[in-house]
Amino acid sequence: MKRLLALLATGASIIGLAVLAGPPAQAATGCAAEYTVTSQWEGGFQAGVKITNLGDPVSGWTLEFTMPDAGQKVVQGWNATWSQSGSTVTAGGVDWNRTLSTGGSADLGFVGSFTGSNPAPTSFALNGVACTGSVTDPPTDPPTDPPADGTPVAVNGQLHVCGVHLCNRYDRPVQLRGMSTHGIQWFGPCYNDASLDALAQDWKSDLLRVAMYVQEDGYETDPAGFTGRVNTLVDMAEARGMYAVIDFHTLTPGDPNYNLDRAKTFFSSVAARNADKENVIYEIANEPNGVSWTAVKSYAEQVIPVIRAADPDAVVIVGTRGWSSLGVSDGANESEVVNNPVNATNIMYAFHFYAASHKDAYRAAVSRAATQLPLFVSEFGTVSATGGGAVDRASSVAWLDLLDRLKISYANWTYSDADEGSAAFKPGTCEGTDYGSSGVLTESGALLKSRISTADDFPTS
Ligand code: IDC
Repeated sequence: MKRLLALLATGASIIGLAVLAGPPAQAATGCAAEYTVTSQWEGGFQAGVKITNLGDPVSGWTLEFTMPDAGQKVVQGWNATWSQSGSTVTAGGVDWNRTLSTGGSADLGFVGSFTGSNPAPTSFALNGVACTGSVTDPPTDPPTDPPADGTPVAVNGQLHVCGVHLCNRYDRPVQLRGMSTHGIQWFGPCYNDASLDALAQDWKSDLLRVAMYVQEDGYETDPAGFTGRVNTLVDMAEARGMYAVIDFHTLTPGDPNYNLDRAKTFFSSVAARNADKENVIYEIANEPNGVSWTAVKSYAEQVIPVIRAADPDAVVIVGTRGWSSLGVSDGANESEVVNNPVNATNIMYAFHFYAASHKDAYRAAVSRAATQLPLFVSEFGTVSATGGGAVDRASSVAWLDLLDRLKISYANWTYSDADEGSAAFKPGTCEGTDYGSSGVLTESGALLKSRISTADDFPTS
């Protein structure tokens, strides 16, 4: 990995003077830019740029840098508006990162092409302040393996909601990153000791979401059988130190009240059985659709007390209108939830997206909502909302960067070998025993594994 740390140091002396000699005539400026090529292939590459504001707060910014080789072009970027003129690349802040406090940073990225060589860009400048010093190849890269000091559940314990965050036993915000099963009525063979070992150890996943469809040959056909299968998967996740999200996967019909009685029966049973575990999170309605927020809220206010009666301290995730889009897919937005929240504590709201279908307008909604509502991305795909089609890498990376920055937990659809672009494994993988090698991964699986397996930074005090 090639790294370049460019210190845009014009502000360094000005900052010093400002402190010692009273207010300067102009605002203190300066920034650091860190450029990283995260992958490279024949004629193409993906790069990240982290900019950190070292001067006074800014409410808007433009980053410029120079491509050293004439053949280097930005093809598609994210987390900024990108343009290129000759060798000069310009990136402008967008809704969710336009404001940078002192010390604040933004992570941008792009896919590029090149013809000759692919040297790192030079001459980074933020709001016209040029780089005057640079440091190449810092001595150490961040660790890629987490210290072997405990599993996610061992470190964090029983989770709870604090403010808009999911917090651990130290009352500090944590982000859980993991995978969702496909429908367990169809893909049961994918969830076994070998696949869950791979998820916990190779992927270093923090959680497994257990998607129990209610219709489509799911729970309604065999309530006792499906309840048992969910409990078994909760135990298998627990044995590997992973959290388990119990997903009551309502989808069609979209009104969760259609399944109200089933939900009460199911949750009273799983909540009683799993009350003493620290690793369980309940998701009471996957994706309400074609139904008002008030109907969803009414459902939630009937199901949550059933869970609380048996398991008082577990976090509960509530689905939102428009396929858990906070209403955005129905032409509404998060304000209907902000203005009329579910009457319960220790709850979070689900936000789902499919990166090829849901882009800037949805990211803007999440950025706004995240300041007011505890959000949990309990399902998302790297592809279109059908679950199929090509991986939209740029949009997926923009989403994942945003969720990382906001510390929003996520589960990706799906840890399965379904014959569709959203699946992490190639078709036929679950007929074998190899879940760990790179050869069994799809493009989506490789992307998610590379994101999920980086070190967690769970606070421990
Ligand atoms: C899809 C599956 C697909 C299945 C379909 C209907 O990927 O194999 O045929 O459901 O059951 C969701 C849903 C999730 C969908 C997924 C992709 O929560 O059940 O899975 N999706 O369409 N919301 C948005 C997309």
